[in-house]
Amino acid sequence: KKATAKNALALSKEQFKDSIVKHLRSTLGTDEARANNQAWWKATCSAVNELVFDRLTETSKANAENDSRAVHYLSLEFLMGRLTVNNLHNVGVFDAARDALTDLGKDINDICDEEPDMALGNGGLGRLAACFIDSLATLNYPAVGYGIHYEHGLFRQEIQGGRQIERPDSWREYGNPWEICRPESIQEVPLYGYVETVFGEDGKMRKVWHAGRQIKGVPWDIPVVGYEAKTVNVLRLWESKAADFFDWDVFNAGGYVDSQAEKSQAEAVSKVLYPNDESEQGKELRLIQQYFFCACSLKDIIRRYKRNHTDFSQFSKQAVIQLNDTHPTVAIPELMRILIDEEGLVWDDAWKICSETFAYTNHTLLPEALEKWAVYLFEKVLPRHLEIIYEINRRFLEDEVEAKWPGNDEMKRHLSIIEEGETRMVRMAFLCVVTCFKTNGVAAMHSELVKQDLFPEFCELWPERFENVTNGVTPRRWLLACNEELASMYTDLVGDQWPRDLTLLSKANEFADDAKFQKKFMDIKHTKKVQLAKVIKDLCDVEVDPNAIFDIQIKRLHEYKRQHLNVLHILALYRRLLENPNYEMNKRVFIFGAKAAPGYKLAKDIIYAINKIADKVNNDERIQGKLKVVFLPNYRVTLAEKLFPAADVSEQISTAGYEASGTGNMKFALNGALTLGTLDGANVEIAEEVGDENVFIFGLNCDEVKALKAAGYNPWDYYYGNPELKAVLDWLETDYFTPGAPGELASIKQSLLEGGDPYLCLADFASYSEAHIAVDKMYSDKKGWARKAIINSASVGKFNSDRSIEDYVDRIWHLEKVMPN
Ligand code: DL6
Repeated sequence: KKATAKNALALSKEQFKDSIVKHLRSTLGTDEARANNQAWWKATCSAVNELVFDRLTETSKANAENDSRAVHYLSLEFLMGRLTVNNLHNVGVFDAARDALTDLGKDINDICDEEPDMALGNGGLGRLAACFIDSLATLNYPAVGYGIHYEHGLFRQEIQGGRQIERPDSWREYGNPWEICRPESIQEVPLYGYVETVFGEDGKMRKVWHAGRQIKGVPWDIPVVGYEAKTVNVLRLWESKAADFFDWDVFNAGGYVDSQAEKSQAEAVSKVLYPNDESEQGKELRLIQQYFFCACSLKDIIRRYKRNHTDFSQFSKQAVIQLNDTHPTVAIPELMRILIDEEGLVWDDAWKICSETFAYTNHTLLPEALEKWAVYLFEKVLPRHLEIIYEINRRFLEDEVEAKWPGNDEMKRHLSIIEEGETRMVRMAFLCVVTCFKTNGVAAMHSELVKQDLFPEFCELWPERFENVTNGVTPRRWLLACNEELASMYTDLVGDQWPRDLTLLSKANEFADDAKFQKKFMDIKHTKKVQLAKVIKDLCDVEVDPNAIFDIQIKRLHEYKRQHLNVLHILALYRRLLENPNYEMNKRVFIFGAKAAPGYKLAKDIIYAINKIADKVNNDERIQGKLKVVFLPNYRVTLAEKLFPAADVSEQISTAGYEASGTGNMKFALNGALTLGTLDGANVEIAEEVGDENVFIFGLNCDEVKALKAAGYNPWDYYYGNPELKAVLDWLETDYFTPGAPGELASIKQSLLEGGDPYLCLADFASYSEAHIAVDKMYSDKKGWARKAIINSASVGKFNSDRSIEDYVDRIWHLEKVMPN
């Protein structure tokens, strides 16, 4: 008994069967006897789409008729994963589809396995965008997601000889049944060129941007099916094409190659997702990507607005534009340009509209991830936008900063949107804060740090502009679809409304000590661990015992997330076991999944170290299988769906003050894993919800991190002060894990000692190690552990992304529902 969407666009098993067979024949040109699984999958999607597309049309009709205010979520990334199982659940036909396929001799899991992940994002920021559009549709709010239709999403990771190799991802090589091309809404985007000042007959000055190139934006719509499928919103992704896709003059003159050059340059814009999520490089193509999708999206928003309006007086009442991090910031000068240069508004009116329309979410405090673009690049690619940014900056400095800090040139330099220096840079985050009516962080602690550390002076100027909206995750994907067994157990307990109202799960707290309930809960955990053990065997050829503690760290690889701290502790455990074969501990499997940015050497070295250590540890008979280490290749949404339900321990071990929120931490807790973490990001709020006694908190807190750094942190003190730590660090320099090649793992030690250990791994090592001992001890108490696992799962209702969306609506967007829930 699973929760199934009540408002199911009901389709019986028999109808579903007929529909699948019909699509096999008339859509895919095959039949039941000849079709391969790929065709069966597409036919199944087409059957669902008959229902979905109807609702899509109805939703957009209702929005147009009501002339509803809508949010436009601009994001360079949407990490959607697979859509089939999720859509089947949301439409309420999962059971009908499964039974129909079974009758037709097919296993729904095999069929759904045909779907490639839509990996159009790097990590947390992109996955958050995907959860948010799911919640917006579920809550029946008018919303459009706008992004880029990348031909290649995040690279596919292979592990060869322990090292990460990047391979291109091709998610739509053989067509994708969820997307619809909309050539009727193509947009043209200008680039490069120069700006001319002209005077009209009325003597008024105007600016004319003579673009050097035009490219075309072709929209692809992905339907976003809300739970119970009342509302189906749209994710609109732009593909770039050459404006005049074929230059016949050049071709006729014998220059076929040149005519193709234009085409391939234009297509390069949406060719590939940049894989660096925490550091930006001054890449011209990336700036063009950002401008391309913002320009297309704004034109689309304005086109829709103009259907019902003849002037711009109502624009900011009808449209709110949320900037998902600074990547879409160039939408600000673009809207100013359109309003002034194309629509003839005066500066003050255009500025009022912009500053009432845009809102900005900050997702990181890391200085290297705060985007800056070289002025010379702007001047080359977007000359008119640079003029507009200069003017925004001039008015900000001369009016606002001067009024608050009269005569203070140092303050003007400090707050200027243009950073002076050898290469002058545009500070995109400053442009956002100066323009947007709201700036929000993504967890309570992060939002405080945004105010205190990132934008203190802006916060002094405009305290009312700063908000917090704590992140959330969709319970439809992260429990209902990925953990059928636990989902059914909850439906039996609290009824079928929990996928909307996750706080209903709190009823399980009443049964946290009930032996029968505990057994059922932990049996499910065991089942999911058995399933994961099989995946591990298939992918890594490592046998793991499902009775061991499954201790999982899955996230992008970055020093601040401290996978290497995890590694140091694994080495310490291994040493203890080698020194004392009777060392008391529960069997433990440490599982990692992580992609490193291709140019991030240390991150790649850490992956290599994990794999080399895994080779050694997993094959060392002396430790009798007490310790296993697994690195699962190609971590992505689909793999995550198998990992969260099977975890006992959730590793959330970033240096306090560095992880803005984290969302994996929420998915783990929801599926009954216990957090082993620092007081960072949303861990703080998770601990508040589930109770301090049900998490394992360790390490320096944010203030202590700052104080230690201010006092002059010296990692050598910890190295010499802790013999076990010294021994494991020294081990990395030997050839113990890399026979015949000493020093291959030494870069990790170097970064932690000569490199100054910027993320304080050594300072937190002892406390982390003690927390692991507490985990191990607690796991021996089966009832105590089960109680904690249940309380975790039952107490994280707050982290439903529906709640995040309602917070955005209350605090920032102020939307009305098109259709009541
Ligand atoms: O807000 C979503 C997600 C947070 O949960 C993570 O803590 C944070 O690291 C991530 N930020 C980014 C930064 N990218 N940029 N710029 O992905 O956002």
